[in-house]
Amino acid sequence: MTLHWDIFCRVIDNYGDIGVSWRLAKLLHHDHQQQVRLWLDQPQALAAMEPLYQPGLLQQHCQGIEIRHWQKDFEQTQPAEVVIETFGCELPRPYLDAMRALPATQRPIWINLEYLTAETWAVDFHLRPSKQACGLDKTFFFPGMQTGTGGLMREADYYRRQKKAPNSITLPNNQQLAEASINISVFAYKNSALQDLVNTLTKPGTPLPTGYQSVNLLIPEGRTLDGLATDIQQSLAKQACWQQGQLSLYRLPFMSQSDYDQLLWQADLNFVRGEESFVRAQWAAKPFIWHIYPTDDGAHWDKLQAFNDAYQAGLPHNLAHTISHWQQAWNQQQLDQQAWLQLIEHWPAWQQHAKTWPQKLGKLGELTSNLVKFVESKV
Ligand code: TRH
Repeated sequence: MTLHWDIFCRVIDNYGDIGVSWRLAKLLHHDHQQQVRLWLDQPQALAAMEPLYQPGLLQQHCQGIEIRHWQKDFEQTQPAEVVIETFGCELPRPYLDAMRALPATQRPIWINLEYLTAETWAVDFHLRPSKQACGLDKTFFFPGMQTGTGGLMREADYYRRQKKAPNSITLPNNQQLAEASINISVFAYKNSALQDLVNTLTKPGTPLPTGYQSVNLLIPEGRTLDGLATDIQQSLAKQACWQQGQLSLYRLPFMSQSDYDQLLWQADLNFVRGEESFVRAQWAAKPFIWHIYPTDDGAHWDKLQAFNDAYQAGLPHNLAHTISHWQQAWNQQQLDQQAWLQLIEHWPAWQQHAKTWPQKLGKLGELTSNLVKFVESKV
């Protein structure tokens, strides 16, 4: 059944709001043949990850999706059959009024796509409708990694693309990566533990996992670089590579969502952050460390713990401890050399677990399919 969907995205900061909204729009259209219109308030955020998008236009079609610049003065428009409000971004008043003005039987299905959490309360709130002050019902849809939630987004052709991707990483300007090096992608908020990691890896005699002779840290441009010592940042501002001992640091351009997926597949270890790259790293089936989005009230620590509990369930104690230690240390922004030594000791088992985890996730069903099923049950 083809329906008209409006997705509203307000960029609070960073790339997660549009990263999730754009992924959802693409999945609904490409995998489920839905008619999608995306309302976006900060076009530059999408331009960073979608080369086909032209941020200067108020209205355009890109990858089969209609994209509208969501401006302060919202123009009156006919509401779609399904309305997705991402992360409680609040619909524009005129749009809400237009929804309310429709006869009850023609009102849109209104869904708030929530933040991802592995905390158990998400199960209780998933798909719960709530009467809003305006008199309309809004349903809360929770992504999740546990039974009873909406699952995670993944394209139907994900594994086909992954299989077809080249094994080796291509750098801009034909820079070559040394063979037999362990490749680590790093996407984080400003994090001083990155410099701790650099200090460990440049220390003479620091061991590497078996079979590797050197290390590459691959860092897309942005706030991640702020975690490095000033002299390294200055050097990387002038040239794309900084090298010392067995370590090379590469500054990469911020890439498209699909190129970023490829980097996650090709790297041996991925540092990710926020919500969307965190999900992509899980599907990529490689060991990863998560820099969680920190909130002022400290609620992110419970969220991190809930994920660790889910991810490590059933793992041997030493491996679980190693992964926990990394997650804690990375988020507390203090990484000791011991953490690296533990990683090496448990590396093959960690890699094995990273392959098993997406198989577990796959059993929950894919988010967009779950969303479409829910909507169809309401039409
Ligand atoms: O940018 P983020 O920190 O976004 C955050 C989180 O979503 C957080 O939960 C939310 O509260 C806050 O925004 C407002 O990290 P995230 O979620 O990983 O989003 C990054 C997106 O950028 C993701 O879709 C992957 C994409 N990306 C690229 O397309 N190219 C790149 O080179 C990189 C590094 C990322």
